[in-house]
Amino acid sequence: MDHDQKHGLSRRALLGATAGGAALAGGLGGRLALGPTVAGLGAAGIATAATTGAAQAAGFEVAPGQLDEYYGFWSSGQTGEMRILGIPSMRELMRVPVFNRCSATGWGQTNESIRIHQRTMTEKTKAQLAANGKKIHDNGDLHHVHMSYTEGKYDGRYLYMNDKANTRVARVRGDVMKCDAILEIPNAKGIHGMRPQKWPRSNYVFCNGEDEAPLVNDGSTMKDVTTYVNVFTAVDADKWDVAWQVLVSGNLDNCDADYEGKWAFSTSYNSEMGMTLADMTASEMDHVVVFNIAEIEKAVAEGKFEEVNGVKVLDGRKDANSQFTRYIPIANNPHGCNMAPDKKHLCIGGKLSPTVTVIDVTLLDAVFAGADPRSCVVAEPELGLGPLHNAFDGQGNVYTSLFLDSQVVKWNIEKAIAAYKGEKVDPILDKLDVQYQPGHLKTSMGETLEADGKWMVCLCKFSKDRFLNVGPLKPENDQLIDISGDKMVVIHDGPNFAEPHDAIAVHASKMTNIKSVWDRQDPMWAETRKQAEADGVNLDEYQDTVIRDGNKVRVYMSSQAPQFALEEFTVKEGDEVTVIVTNLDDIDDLTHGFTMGNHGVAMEIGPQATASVTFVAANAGVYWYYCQWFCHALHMEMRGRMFVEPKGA
Ligand code: K7E
Ligand code: CUA
Ligand code: CA
Repeated sequence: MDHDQKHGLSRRALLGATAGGAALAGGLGGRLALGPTVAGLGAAGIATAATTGAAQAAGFEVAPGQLDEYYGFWSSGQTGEMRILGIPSMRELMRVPVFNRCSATGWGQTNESIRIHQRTMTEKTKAQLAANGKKIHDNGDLHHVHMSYTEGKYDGRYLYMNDKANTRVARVRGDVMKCDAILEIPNAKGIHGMRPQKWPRSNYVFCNGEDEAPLVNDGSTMKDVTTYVNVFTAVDADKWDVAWQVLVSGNLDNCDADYEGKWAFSTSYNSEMGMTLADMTASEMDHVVVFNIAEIEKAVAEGKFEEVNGVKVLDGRKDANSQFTRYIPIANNPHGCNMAPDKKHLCIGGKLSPTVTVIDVTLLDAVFAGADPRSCVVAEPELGLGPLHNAFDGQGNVYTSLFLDSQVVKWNIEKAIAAYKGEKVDPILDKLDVQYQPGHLKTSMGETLEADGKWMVCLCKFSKDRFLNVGPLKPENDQLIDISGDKMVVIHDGPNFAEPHDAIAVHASKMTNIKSVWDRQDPMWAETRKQAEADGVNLDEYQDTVIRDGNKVRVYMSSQAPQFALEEFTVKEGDEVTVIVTNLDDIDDLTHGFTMGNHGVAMEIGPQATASVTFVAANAGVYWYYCQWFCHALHMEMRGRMFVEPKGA
C-alpha cells in the first residue's frame, strides 16, 4: 500500500512537534511533586522520534508519544456530548459535555454551565422544567458536528452541533473545547440537519426542523395537520440568536450550504406531510428545498416578515410562490445532503431509492428564474441499496454509504454525469464491505475546499460480531478506511459508545488557537467574577473568604496543589451554599476538582479557571469535600470539612 509513503512526511513533521511538547512537559515537571514521572514520560516521547521507521511499518498506528495528523470531532447521538478522537489512531482524546450532564466536569450543574443553558431558554421551557423540578434539560440527541468556516476552509474558531431531542443547537469554543452557547430554537421542532455557512464565512448556522407541528403550538389546534408547519432556521453564529426562519412545505431532514454563500439545501422525506410511516412513504417523489439566501435577506431587511415568538418568519411554502425557496423533486425519502468541494455539485442520498441525485448548483439561478426544477439535476447514478451520506476526496470522487448493502461505494461525478447523458460509462470505481449498516462517512478535510483524499471514517450503526460481547447493547463501529489508493481498505475497527452519527476530520494545523491554560478573564465565569467583586474578593489572588448574605453563603476558596485555601468552613442547616473555586495553578494539565461529599456535587477547575456550584446544606453534620482530579503526590490529602450547624444553633 502506498499509504505509508504518502503519510511519511507529515508524520515526521508531527514527530518533531511531539519531541518539542515532551521537552516542555519535562521542564514543567520540575515544578510538580510528581516531576520525575512527568519528566520520565517526556524522555520516552523523545525516544520514539528515533523509531519512525518502525511506526510507519505499522501502518496507521500512531506509536506512544506520537501525535495524530487529524483531529476528529465526533457527535455522540443520544449521549449528548461531543467527542474528540485522533485520526488515524482512532484514539479517543476527550469528551466535551454539551447537552448532557457530566459527572466529571460538573457540566449541567455548575453555575457557569447552567447560565449557558438558560441564556436563550424560552419562558415556556423554564416553566416546563420547573414543573419537573429541573433547571435545564440534561439530555440531548447530538447528530451533527461541524466546524466554522472562513472562505470554505476550517478556521478553528468554533464547532457547532444540534440537539434533535430538545430542539437546540450549541457551540463549542475551538480554543478551550468547552461549550459556550446553547440556543433553544423557537417555532421549529426537532432540529436535525445542521450546517454552518461556508462562504464568505460562517455567519449563519442553518438548522432543519424535522418534526411537523402547529406554528402556534398552544393546544388550540392539534390533530388538524393542515395547520402544521416545518421551519428552516438561520442562526446568527456570532450573536447566537435566530436571524430568521422560513416556513417550508414538507419536513426537513439533512442540510448543507454551498461554497459561494448563495444557497442552503435541505432534504425532505415527508413532502406528503404524513403522520404515519405508510403516509410518509406514500409518494413516488419527495424533494430537496433550495433556499435563496440573498432573497431571504432582502425580504428580512425590507421588513416583509411576520414576527412569531420574537423571531422573523418568512413564508417559503409552495403555495406562497416566493423567491425564497424552490422544490426540486427527488425520489422518495432522500436523506444525506452533501456539497462537493468542486463548488458545483450537490449530492443527495436516495435512501429508499438506490440512487444519488447530483444537482449542479450553477443551474439554480435558472430554476429560480422559472426553469423546470429538475433541470438542475445532472446525474443520478444507481449505486446500491440504501444510499445515505456522501463524502469527497477532492479529486472528483464520491464515497456513498449504502446502509442496506453494508457497503461503501466509490464513484466518479464526471463519469456519472456522462452516464446520465447516455454515454456508456460506469461511474462506480470500487465497493467495500463495512461492518455494518453505515450511516455517515467522513473523509479527511472532505467538507472543505482542502479535501485531501487520505482517510475516511465510516460510522457503522451495528457491530454485531466485531468485538467481544458486552451484552445486548453493543458498541457502534467506526471504521477507519484508507482512501489514498484506487481501492478502499479497512484499516481499523473503532468501537464507540451510543451513538455517533457524524464526524469531521480536521487537519491538526487548523487548530492553532487551542490553549492549555485558561485566561483569568475568560468570559466563562464573568458573572461569577462580578459577584466576587461585589463581595470584595479578588479572584486573581489567594482566596479564603466566606460571605454570609441572609441564608445564602458564598464560600470563596482558591486551590493550589495540593491544597484548598480553606480546609474547613461552617454553614447552617438550610443554607444555600455557593462554593467558588479558583485554580491558581498555571501549569499545563494541572486540573483540580471539587467534590462535596454526599451532596451530588462535583466539578472541574482547570488551570487558572474559576468554577462555582450551588447547593442546599440540608442536614446538620460534618461533610468532607475533596479534590477528585489527581493533581499531586498529596492529592488524596487535598480535602477539607464543611460543618453544617443544626438549625437554631
Ligand atoms: Cu443520517 Cu441524523 Cu446525519 Cu444519523 S443522520 S446517520
Ligand atoms: Cu487537586 Cu487533586
Ligand atoms: Ca416521503
